[in-house]
Amino acid sequence: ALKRAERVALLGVPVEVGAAQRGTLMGPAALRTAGLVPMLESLGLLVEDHGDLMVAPDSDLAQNPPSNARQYREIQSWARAVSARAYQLACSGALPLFLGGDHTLSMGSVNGMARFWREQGRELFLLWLDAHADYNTPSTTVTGNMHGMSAAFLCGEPGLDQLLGDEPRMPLDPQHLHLFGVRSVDRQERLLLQQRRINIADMRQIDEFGVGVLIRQIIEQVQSCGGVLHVSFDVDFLDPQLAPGVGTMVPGGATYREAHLVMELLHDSGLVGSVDIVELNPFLDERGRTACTVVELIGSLFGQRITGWATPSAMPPQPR
Ligand code: B3U
Ligand code: MN
Ligand code: MN
Repeated sequence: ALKRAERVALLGVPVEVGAAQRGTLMGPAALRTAGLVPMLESLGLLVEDHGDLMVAPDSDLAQNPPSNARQYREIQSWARAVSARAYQLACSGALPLFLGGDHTLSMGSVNGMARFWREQGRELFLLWLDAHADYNTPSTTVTGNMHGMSAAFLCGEPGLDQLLGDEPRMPLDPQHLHLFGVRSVDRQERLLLQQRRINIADMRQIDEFGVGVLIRQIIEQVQSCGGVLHVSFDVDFLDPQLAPGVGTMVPGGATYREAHLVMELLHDSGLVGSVDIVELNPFLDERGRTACTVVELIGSLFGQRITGWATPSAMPPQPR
């Protein structure tokens, strides 16, 4: 039998209405066009592509949508369907790789994975690679865009309580969330982050300590609890010069080399159990550059190496 990390299950989730800018629905197609499947296969992985998820437009008409949550009904349909599929794919023994789609995708994917790991008796940790904190609620949001609420929702913040309907809701321990790469936070959102003592590695810390030290700290926490990690990769984590194909470009993001090192360390940890790739907007990309860069980064996350042999972690290699 193959180990979980050797069987990758791709699921496209073409949701776009969680963001202000349309176009992320083309994300799954762009990642496939950029060669995602052959790249994973070249690493010796068994890839099952489950195609793109489709949803019926409006579920749960009985319920009144909360105010300040744009496109609530459509997001509700996506979140319920994604959560159910995530749980199902995890049960199949594969490692699910969710291709977005905007960041509301994670409301479903992480919830479904949390349910699966709860049943396995393992704690789920969430690494949120993003320029934004996505820690708004309908009460704090300025824009009403639901992709800015995903992390808060997953930590059980109130305001979107009926979103998942009959899907069992599995709120995470807020201490198990690690925001990484943050450089844009709204005022009220900041207060909530402070009150909940959310773990944040912002760009200031990344500049000062480097991604190596900060990612290793997170890996050690997960390891010491016998936990498993879901990586939610918002493409705007990357610097816009490197990745222009996103709706919200925030200057000062992760460099090519920082991002690869993050992915390599995560791979070497052996703790990654599921992954989201979100907010890629092919309509705004330049000749597929962003999609190709993202595929390369997924390569590092799944074991691509420069030399082909392992780099001893946490110390420079000894002379051979
Ligand atoms: N925090 C803002 C902006 C934002 C969040 N995520 C993205 N933009 N991509 C909001 O709308 O909640
Ligand atoms: Mn995001
Ligand atoms: Mn973002």
